[in-house]
Amino acid sequence: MKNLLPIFLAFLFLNLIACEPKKPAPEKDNLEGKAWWKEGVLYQIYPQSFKDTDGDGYGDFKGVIEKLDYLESLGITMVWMNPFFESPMVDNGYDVSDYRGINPRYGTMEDFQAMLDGMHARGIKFVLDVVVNHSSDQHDWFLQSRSSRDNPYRDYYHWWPAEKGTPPYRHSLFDPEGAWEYDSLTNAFYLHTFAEQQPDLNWENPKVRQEVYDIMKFWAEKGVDGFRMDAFQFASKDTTWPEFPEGHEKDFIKWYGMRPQLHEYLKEMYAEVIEPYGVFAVAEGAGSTFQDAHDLVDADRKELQMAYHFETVDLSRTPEGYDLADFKNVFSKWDSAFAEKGWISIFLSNHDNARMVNRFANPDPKFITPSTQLINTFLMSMRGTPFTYYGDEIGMTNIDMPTIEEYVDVEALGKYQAAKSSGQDMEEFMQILNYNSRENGRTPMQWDATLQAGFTTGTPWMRVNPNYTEINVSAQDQDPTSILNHFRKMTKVRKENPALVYGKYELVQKEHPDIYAFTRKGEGQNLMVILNFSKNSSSIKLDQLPTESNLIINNYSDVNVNDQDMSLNLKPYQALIFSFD
Ligand code: TEU
Repeated sequence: MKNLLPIFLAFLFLNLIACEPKKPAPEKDNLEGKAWWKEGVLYQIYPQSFKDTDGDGYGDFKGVIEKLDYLESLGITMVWMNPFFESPMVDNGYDVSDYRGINPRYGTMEDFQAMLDGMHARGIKFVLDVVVNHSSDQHDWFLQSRSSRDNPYRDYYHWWPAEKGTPPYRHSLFDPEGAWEYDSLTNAFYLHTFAEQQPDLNWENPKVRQEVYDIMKFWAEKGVDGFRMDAFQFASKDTTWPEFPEGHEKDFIKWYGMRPQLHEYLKEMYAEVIEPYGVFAVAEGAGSTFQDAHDLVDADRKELQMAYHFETVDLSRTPEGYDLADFKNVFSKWDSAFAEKGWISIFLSNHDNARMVNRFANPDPKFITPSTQLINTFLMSMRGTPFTYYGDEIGMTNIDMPTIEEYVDVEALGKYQAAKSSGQDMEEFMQILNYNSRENGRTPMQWDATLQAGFTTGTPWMRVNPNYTEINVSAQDQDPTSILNHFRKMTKVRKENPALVYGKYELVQKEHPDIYAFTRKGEGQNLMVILNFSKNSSSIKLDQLPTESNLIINNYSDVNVNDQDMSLNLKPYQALIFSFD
């Protein structure tokens, strides 16, 4: 035995050397570590409007499969697809009648699997939309629940027996008559935060929660990589149904969202699904305070990994647009709230909003290219995971729908009714709806200049924007200076410059009226982002200027600097990124 000791010691020594890390350990950042969902760029697909292959006028999975190479060419690394489950389509799929079934309009489970495999083969992760604050009123659970007061599914939803009188007022986001609906079958009211065909599930019931986790496991086992939790901040309710003060609905999230129980449910979900399956989850909505948002996403709480709030996207809701000072302020405020902990997404559009170009860039044909490039540069250079909505990579715009007859969206129709019955100026109402409605963001993808923009060979479910002959993928693909090719450059720049993901953000010259300038420092890099949000030229004085060798991105062919007075003169909507010492 004794003889073996030196050998053992030598072995131990060699082992210790071998264990010595070859490369220095990655610098520990202050954001609780690195993760694929932080480094990714997410692309949102509204399946109904992306690409139709069977001529029925609705997009389908095969259409997405046809465009997988296009998705890869964008440099995006995650796809979030809006709901494609069995649904009566009262709210375009946000009313699910079977969480494991696929709406035949989009294809079959085999098509879904082929699409998912095709994404994975290209290094793209898939994020599933989980709509479980409510189901469809045609879901079997609800059909059972409403059938009798003693049905075992009765407690899957919220019921108020009519013999107790009228239930305390609850506001509905889609139904001008409020969130309680009377059902004569059992002489009771049920709760629906959205449309009356979207009854709210009772999250206080552990059986409901288990059903949801089982659904999530079903999809995780199919290989989905993440979940987007729809309207999730409203899932938990105070089922003692207290009276709320009049007008409380103006502060909707505060009164209806983020109850303490929600965090318990999320912890349960994390332990049941998120952690064991190694998936990620992002919540729609982040409460009404920074504390709410942190409570959702701080890693040590083990609830969710990411959330998105509406404060930035809410900045521009009328044709008057927004103020750059507010824009800087809101983004900077959220960044500083998450400087040490937590993670959010960065976006300026989605299926619930009008087009980003009209709201945040400039749709004037003279400016649409540089201004959309500028906004895309911005989104790809902020801290947080950028979410790009389909069509924003080519600058798709709002569609002009001045009269209510053309509207099909349940939200638009509800708002119209509410405006009419409260005696609002309907001309003004229609102007704002035309600018702001979600229909604007749902028009078919503009692939090329052929009939129906190459979206379908049939009649599209929604009118194609007539500007498809100018704004389309095919035309922009050929043009190195297009919005599309700038977008591709930006996804590459983000990947190649980790400071854009993890670096510290600092606002530069906050008071500048036209220019949004900021630095991103970290990962051994110092980057300066300079964005001229004006349709006029503008200049800024800086300590360091862009040069041929430090310039990383420029949406024009030249840069105008004056070394004498250290000023940088920017063209309308010019966007630059350069590195500095
Ligand atoms: O939206 C939830 C939500 O909070 C809405 O108020 C949203 O902000 C509004 O529609 C904006 O116009 C989610 C989905 O994103 C939305 O498409 C669905 O209609 C809604 O849930 C109901 O499922």
